[in-house]
Formats: sequence, structure tokens, C-alpha cells
Amino acid sequence: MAETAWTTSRYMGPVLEAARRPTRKQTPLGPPSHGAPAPRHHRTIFISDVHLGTRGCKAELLADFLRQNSCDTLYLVGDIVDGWQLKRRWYWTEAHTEVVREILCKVDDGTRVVYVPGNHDEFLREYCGRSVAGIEVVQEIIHETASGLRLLVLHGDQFDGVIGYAKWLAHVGDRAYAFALALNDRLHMIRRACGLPYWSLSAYLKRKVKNAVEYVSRFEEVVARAAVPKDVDGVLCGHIHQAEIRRIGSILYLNDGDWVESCTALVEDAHGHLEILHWATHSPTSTTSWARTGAQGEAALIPA
Ligand SMILES: [Mn+2]
Repeated sequence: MAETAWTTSRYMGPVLEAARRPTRKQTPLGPPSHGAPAPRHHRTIFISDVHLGTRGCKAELLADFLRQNSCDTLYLVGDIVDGWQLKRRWYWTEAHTEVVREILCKVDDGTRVVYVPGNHDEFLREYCGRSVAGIEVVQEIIHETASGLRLLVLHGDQFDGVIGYAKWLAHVGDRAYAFALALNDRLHMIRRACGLPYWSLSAYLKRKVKNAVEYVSRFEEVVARAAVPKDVDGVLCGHIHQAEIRRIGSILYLNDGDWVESCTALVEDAHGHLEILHWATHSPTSTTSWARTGAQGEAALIPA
């Protein structure tokens, strides 16, 4: 596809620029002697839905996370670069380059990096089966945890067609809803002044958010069901921007969240424990503020 050739070279421009300068930038926290925490080591880190190339991407936080967390294997579970956005409007800052640089530094340091393209970076799917800049690009892959669990790793957009809800609904955040509630009152005053009947924007959005909640649970169930015949213990994906660790039937469903809203990563330690890290709530001055979600309750479900 001529289109793909053009888009690939255009999207890859800043990425390749960073590849030419893969030297790690001085951490803003200063050298370790000034109290910067040593990187925390994990057996595996999974991240997805970074959406580099969009304003929403929390690139500074992600670069900080990558600096402070090392691993044997890093999985990039799709939508890392947002080809759709870059096609419409170019948005790339030093922080976005910094994220690419940190990933390439990990490759240089001997970390195995595996890239499973998503729908927003589907232009990379033509590289599946190849190694690009030391990064393995694959359509999907099975990860075996230290405790012997076999996890199918894929982005998750493959299931959009069978879910039946508009996928943007899943991205309606709490903040947007709070804003809508405030807007609702003003809208009502304007409509009344114009002689229009009452119409609740907040109720309308509430219905939409309810649909979004249904979308998320339906997505999780569809993904888990699709994993059953694959002879795996679990499935790990991204796509819906909702981090989760829970058992659905016989399948362990894992989602590593996103770096647009929640800034989450899914990590595995040397014993095979799986945990969701919330980097936005992590204070750089404290090494003990690791937030956990459902993983705490779920920990017993996950064999060590
Ligand atoms: Mn996606």
C-alpha cells in the first residue's frame, strides 16, 4: 500500500530521530547521591495505549516511569504511537521523543522489548515477525510467567466488531462527566431563555456512561471467552483504557490500562505476582507510595 509507505516514513521520523540519540537524559531527580530512588526491577512490564503524537499522552510521566522501572521483558501492547492523530495533526514534543529514547535505552541495556501493534499503530502490523531497532514486532504472543501461567498478549481491538457498543463511549472519563454536570445548569438557563423545554445533558451523558460501563464489562467477557480455546491460563490486553486483573470463568483477564488518563502499567515480579501500578499517584520523593488496585484482592487468585 502506497499509503502505508508514506505514513510509515512520516510517523517514524521522530521515532528514528530519537533512535539516533539513544543516550539517557539526566533524570530530573538528580544522581542517586541526591536521594533519587534506584530503579525498581520487575520480571516483566506491560504498557499500552500511550498514544504518542497526541496532546492527551502523559509522556513526561511515562518517561519518568520508564527511568525508574527496569525489567527483563517490556511488552508494548499497542496504541503506543497514534498514527490516526499524527495523520490529522502533528503533535510531538521533547517528552514524546524522551519516551522513545527510554525504550531504546532499555533495548541497549539488554531488555527484551516486544511490540504488539494496536489499531492506532496498525501501520506497524506490516512489520509483524520482524525485529525493528532491536524490538520484536508481533501480532500476538504468549508470555509465560515465572509461576508458569501462559498469558496470551494482544491489543484487543480485534473484538470491537462483536461488542456492539461505540468504542468512544468507553473513554468518557469522570472529569468530563463532572464538567458536563456544571455545564448542564447553564445549558438549562439558555434553553429556558430560548423557550426550549428542559433537556438534561447530564442525564444524557449518564446514559452514555452507563453504556460505557456495559461496554467495558462486555469487552472483558468477549476477550476472556476468545482465550478459552487458545490453551492459555489468561489473556492480557489494552485498548479500552481500563486497567484490570480479574478472573472471568477459567481465564485470568488482565488489562494494563493506558497513559492518557490513568497512567497505569501491569508488572510481574520474580515470583510471577501480577500487579497494576498507578504512576500518576506515585510521588517521586517516596518509594513506598505504590498504589495497588484489584490486584490486592486478586493476589490470592494468582498463583505465585
Ligand atoms: Mn486501541
